[in-house]
Amino acid sequence: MKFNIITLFPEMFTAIDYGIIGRAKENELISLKFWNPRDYTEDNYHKVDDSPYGGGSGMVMLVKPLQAAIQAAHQANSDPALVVYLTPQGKLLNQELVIELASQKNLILVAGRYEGIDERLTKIEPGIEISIGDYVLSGGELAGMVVIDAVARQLPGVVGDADSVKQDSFSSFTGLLDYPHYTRPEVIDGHVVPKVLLGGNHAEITCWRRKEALGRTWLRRPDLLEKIELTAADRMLLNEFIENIE
Ligand code: 4G0
Repeated sequence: MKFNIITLFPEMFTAIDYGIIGRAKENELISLKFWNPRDYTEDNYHKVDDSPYGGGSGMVMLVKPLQAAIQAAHQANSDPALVVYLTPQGKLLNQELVIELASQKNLILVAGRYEGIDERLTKIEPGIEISIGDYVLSGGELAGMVVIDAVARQLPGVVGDADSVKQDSFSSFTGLLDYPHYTRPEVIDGHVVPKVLLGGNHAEITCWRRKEALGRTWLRRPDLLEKIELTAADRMLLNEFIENIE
């Protein structure tokens, strides 16, 4: 999958040259290509922003350099590309949207700076607007990296263990938060590993993990529980969990 990134700061994306995503790049399962709007300016100052019409603080990104950068990215791709604007005004990113994006061959991620982008750009270069959460960042780059990481993990071969992708927290596979994990040693400062995990009874372990996933989701993210259908067995497990809370 190819990620085309429209940014004034391509160097920021070295932050994802590590771990699983770094390896996916090395193995050419994904590629990142950068298009800097400053390279598409036509004035002597290489101006990419200007003050807002109507007054007010801050700067707004000019349409023309962004438009030219997006068009150059489109022309470099033989397959059609989906344009994604990273903005706090966008649709909230969730695992379902991540999986949808992972079905694209080419994405053009537009990472704006300043107070945002001239509204007319999205009319001239249509696409979807995505937000990674209800907060403001100094630029769309960090949001773009979040999208790249989450989407790349869904591609075949990127995460070594395909099962772990399906088990992830928030996966639309389970719709639940993940169960708790433990590793050695068995006791840390008096805190023990739940006995069921040491017994080797895999049916019991599966059952316990399901109960913990249901219980944590009930405690921390009741909104997620309303989106999924619980089986009779799930309801029993959740009731047991609730009864055993100190
Ligand atoms: C466009 C995304 C881009 C408009 C980008 C800001 C947060 C997110 C930017 C704005 C971003 C997010 C109107 C402030 C760059 N901040 N939550 N900053 N405005 O996904």
